[in-house]
Amino acid sequence: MFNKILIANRGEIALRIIRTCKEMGIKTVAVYSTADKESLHVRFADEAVCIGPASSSESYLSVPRLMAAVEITNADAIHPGYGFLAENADFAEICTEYGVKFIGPNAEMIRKMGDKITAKSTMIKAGVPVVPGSDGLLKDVKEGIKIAKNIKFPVILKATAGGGGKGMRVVWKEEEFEEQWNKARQEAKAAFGNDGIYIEKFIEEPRHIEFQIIGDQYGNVIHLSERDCSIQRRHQKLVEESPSPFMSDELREKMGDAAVRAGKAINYEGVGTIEFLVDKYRNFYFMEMNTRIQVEHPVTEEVIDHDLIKEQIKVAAGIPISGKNYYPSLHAMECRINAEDPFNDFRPNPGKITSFHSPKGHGVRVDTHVYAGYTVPPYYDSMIAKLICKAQTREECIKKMQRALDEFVVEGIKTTVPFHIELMKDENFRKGDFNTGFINTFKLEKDQ
Ligand code: MV4
Repeated sequence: MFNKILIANRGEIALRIIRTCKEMGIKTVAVYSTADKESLHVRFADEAVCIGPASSSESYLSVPRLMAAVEITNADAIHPGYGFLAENADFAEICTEYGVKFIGPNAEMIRKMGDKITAKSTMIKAGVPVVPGSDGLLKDVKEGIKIAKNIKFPVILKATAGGGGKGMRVVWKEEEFEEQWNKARQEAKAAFGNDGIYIEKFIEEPRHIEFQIIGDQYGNVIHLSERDCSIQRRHQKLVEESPSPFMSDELREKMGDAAVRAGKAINYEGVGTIEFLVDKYRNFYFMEMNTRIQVEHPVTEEVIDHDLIKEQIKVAAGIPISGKNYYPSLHAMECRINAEDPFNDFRPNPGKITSFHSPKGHGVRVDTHVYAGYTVPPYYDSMIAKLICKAQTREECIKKMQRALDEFVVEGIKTTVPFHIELMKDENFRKGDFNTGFINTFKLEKDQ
């Protein structure tokens, strides 16, 4: 087992990782920017190293500064958390060359899944269903239109270097194709320095259902069931839950099998997520793979009653996993609490938290790094807490979430708590009748 882990991250996830390390008897090193001096991850870690100024590129994203922190603290592993360098293949490679274990998959796996066309062709070979479309990169407009007519409009143009919704264009008819093609290429070039585009049939009103998987160093891969992440706004998830209200035992077997095949196809090591689009007929298609621990991992932890960070550290240390999949025995839901104004287009609202009371009680979990007196810096992600509730049924879980949201007090800054309170009352949400387009039709009124 590792002796000392350096956590190359900040906020709630850094704290989350420190907690598990403590329980496992592993020493921890926090790194922080000058903007995070008063952060809890700095206080709770055994050691803390300031790695630079507020700007991420000069601190949490600076590989030389992180490696210097490894050097002076003698850490033998790095946990990247999510975001920042978590899916940076070059960083994983540098860690390996330096002799420090990157807690996650190797550079080759990260690269394969980071390039969306390579990921898709890998999945086709593994027998995982994918959305019909081009075999690889589109050569030109002519080829694009030909394929679009073949698979029928509407189609979607995606950047091979993209992901998470960046550089996507929907084309509804032939006359719009060239314009959208040019826009997609320009956007992709500007955002990723790579204008490679591929085409797919556009799946209308899909659900986003993802499977948690874990693989060890001996070729074993299992799944830990699904999370429904369809409640999103501009590709930012707001609520996640497990099991999906849309799931049946039969579909879970099929999708779970596909997720395990996906992991085995690349000999996956670590925790990962296979994202699927699911249409209203319950057809499912591989969308992307995330090669990191995700924000919403607690939802899975609560329904299968396992610490995913602990499992992640164990497989990184070479401990094998058992051969069986895990199934939800409860219902869990997570609301992301962001320092944003939900009545003002979710505008970021950093600043000083003057009072803070987090909900408690049976089946209520709050993962957060903030406290009364803490100032939310404007430089990073606006998420300040995750409120996770679990109960026997979805209905009970929603009631618990409503009770917990009512108990949540955050003063000094605006948060997304009022949004979640309204969402929990929505009839369609309560029925489990929603897809990725839900938030566009959901109206938040100020005086209700
Ligand atoms: C799609 C799609 C419909 N059809 N692909 C958005 C994020 C990126 N990972 C892929 N995305 C989509 N790909 C086809 N062929 C619709 C989306 C999509 C979406 C997916 C999941 C969650 C929210 C979404 C919001 C808009 C579009």
